[in-house]
Amino acid sequence: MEKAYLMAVLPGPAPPEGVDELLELKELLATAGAEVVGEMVQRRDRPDPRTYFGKGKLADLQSELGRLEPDLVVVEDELTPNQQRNLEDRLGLRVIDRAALILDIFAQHAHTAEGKLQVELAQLQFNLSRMTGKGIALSRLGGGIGTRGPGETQLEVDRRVARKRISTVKKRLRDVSSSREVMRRSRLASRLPLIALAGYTNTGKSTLLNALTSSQVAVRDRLFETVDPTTRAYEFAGQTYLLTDTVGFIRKLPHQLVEAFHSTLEETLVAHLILHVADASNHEDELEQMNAAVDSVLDAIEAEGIPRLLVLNKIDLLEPEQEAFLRRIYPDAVFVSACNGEGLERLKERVRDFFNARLVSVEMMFPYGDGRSIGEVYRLGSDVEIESIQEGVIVSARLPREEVERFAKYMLKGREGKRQPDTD
Ligand SMILES: Nc1nc2c(ncn2[C@@H]2O[C@H](COP(=O)(O)OP(=O)(O)OP(=O)(O)O)[C@@H](O)[C@H]2O)c(=O)[nH]1
Ligand SMILES: [Mg+2]
Repeated sequence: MEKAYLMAVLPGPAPPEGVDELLELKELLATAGAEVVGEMVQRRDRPDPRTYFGKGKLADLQSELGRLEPDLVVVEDELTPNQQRNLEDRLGLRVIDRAALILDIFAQHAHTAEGKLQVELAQLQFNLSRMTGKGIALSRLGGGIGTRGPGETQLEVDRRVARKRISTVKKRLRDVSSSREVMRRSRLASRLPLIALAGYTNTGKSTLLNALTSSQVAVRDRLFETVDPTTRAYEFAGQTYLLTDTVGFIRKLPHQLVEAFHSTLEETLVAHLILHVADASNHEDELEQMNAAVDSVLDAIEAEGIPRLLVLNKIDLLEPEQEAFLRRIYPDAVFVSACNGEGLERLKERVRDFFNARLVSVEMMFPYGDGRSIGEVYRLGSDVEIESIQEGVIVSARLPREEVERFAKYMLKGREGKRQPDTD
């Protein structure tokens, strides 16, 4: 196990006794398989632009490191290339930041060809963004002696190699993504209600998928267990629903990852409904921050328009008064325990109600012989009734709201009306 020492610059006053501001970073390290041997926090509004810590604090850190002899130093923030270089020079140790750590965990947890390529792409782009310098500073990323072209500095060679690899990976990614694209299209074409699970990592999304669909997707108490998306079906009150589990989110998710995982995250975008799963056993402030992080990733992938239902999971861990308190703050949320099954029936009802409300009652008149349109209504809608009159075929049905538009020209005004085609 590698020994890691943590450093963080945090704004504001020190938190009250018992609150560990570096808890999440520690969980990330535990997930990555490293042991934390010490930590140092400097309180200031923003990090030093050159060395992250200020001068005096850096000296303190150096003597701590001399005493504890860790293998590497892990920084809570995303470092600039300069900060990273300066820190490594000063400390004589490998320095990695939060973003690099998250990328590393993703690399360990990606199993499919697509997932692996997505992680590689993110890592390449991350490294490329650090290969800056003013020509003097040689990159430490490439071994590369002898690969240099005429007139090229090592840095230029490294960047050229990285760019080339990036375009290869992107191309391969397009190839492997296409098979999932085919599956996604067929799910869309099936017209079944599509639900996506989204939420902070480790909130129990996969456990919930398993509980709702009686599946066996891997579940573990560590961050970013799920990297590759999975879809399973469940049935409720005679209707089949498709449920997709995908990668979890975290605060300060490296933007290279969000970009590289775009096609995976797009699984969320095709959903009619997003179940935003949160861990109710977190402290309320923590919960709010995590929910905000999830919302910001969803906004970044342009999922703003998709309705969301908040699911507060792990209520088996709450005291009754805590649960009552949360129910007051989140009156619209569904409270469940994916572990003991509490609230799952209610969740299925809420999902059913959502999809029912999505259906609107319409009455249309089709000309005789337009069997194709009537067939469409049968395929898309429910409760279809047909009546032939002299002018054509009257069809009443319940259609998904977003499908109503395409039948606009056949719509009749309200049932009591004179059955005139709607010309509004
Ligand atoms: N007590 C309790 N623990 C739960 C519940 N649901 C999930 N867990 C635990 O929470 C941990 C994380 O569960 P996962 O289902 O892997 O979480 P996830 O959201 O899929 O996590 P990532 O894939 O890493 O994003 C596991 O140890 C689960 O056993 C619950 O309702 N109650
Ligand atoms: Mg999971």
